[in-house]
Amino acid sequence: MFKDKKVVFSGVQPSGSLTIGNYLGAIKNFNAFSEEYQCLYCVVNEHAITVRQNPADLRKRTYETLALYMACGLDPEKNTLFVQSHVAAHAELGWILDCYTMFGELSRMTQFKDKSAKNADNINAGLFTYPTLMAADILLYQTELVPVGVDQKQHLELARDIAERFNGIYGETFVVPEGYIPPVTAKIMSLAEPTKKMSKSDENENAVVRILDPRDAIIRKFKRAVTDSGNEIRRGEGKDGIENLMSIYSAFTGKTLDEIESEFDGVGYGDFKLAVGEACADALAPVQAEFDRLMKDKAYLETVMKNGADMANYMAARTMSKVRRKIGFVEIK
Ligand code: AQP
Repeated sequence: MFKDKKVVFSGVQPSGSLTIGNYLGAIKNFNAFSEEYQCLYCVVNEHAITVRQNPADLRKRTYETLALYMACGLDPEKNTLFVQSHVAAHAELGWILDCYTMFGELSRMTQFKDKSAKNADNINAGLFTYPTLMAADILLYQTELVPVGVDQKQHLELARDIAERFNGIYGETFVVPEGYIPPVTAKIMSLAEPTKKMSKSDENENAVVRILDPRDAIIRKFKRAVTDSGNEIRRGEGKDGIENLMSIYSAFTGKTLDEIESEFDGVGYGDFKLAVGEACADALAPVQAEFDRLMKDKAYLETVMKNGADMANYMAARTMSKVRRKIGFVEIK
């Protein structure tokens, strides 16, 4: 069914209840590729354990993340939806690529520095080598395009460097992937600190709007969003909070930032925040309804996981065989 199509790969960690940052920066854009590309979308649970997880929660969120992919419109007949730990080749290639990645390169990764600061009591080796596992996720499927939020750009560039290095030593082995970063919603900011990225693991619930938040919570969080002391709905210096709300409103309504500035000319912050909250809640309502329906059918979710794992394992095996041969590992039949 997928013959000769170029490959798209992306993943989301089941490390918390997903935010509108994950939705607008990543998942919502995945749909656009389903017809033209062979798409693989993964629940990256191996990445999630770089930060300590409660096992029962991790298990539950793995189902939820898969269900959210589908609730956001990804049809498992047209996309390979799967769970990272069901394809052992991710960890195997991750280890191999560790041996082609420099300590200095990993030390420069800003996510490692941020997450080490946040998890000072658990700066484990996996947190450090996270980007090589991510490179393995991508390179395993000979991926051409990786739709991600801008926070993943540095990791993606490292994946390209690793692929080029490996190809340079052993000859053409991996496709060197390109990123697809959405124009307006590449970085949705925290509602409490609009110079900081909105993150699903943020401890301040008012900073984060989750895809599954009830309508009244969504509207309340937007009402409380930190803005500036001015009164104009426009972009500009010191207007990070308002710009963030404008990007969110733009993404949920399809209006451009110029149109939004005209629409809210002379309107106060309170009314604007209400409009953003309502637009967000309206857009998420059908996603939430479909999510609830899917979560009632665990057996179906497990069938999707199994079919996705079969396809991903099949594709991964081809790359792994090539990699093992090139580096001098003996393969037995
Ligand atoms: N705030 C954001 N704006 C735009 N895109 C975002 N993404 C994450 N946050 C934003 C994109 O969502 C995809 C999945 O992210 P992830 O789960 O792999 O990990 P992350 O980037 O570390 O996301 P979080 O929400 O910040 O998770 P935690 O708190 O667990 O670290 C990626 O494409 C990412 O760019």
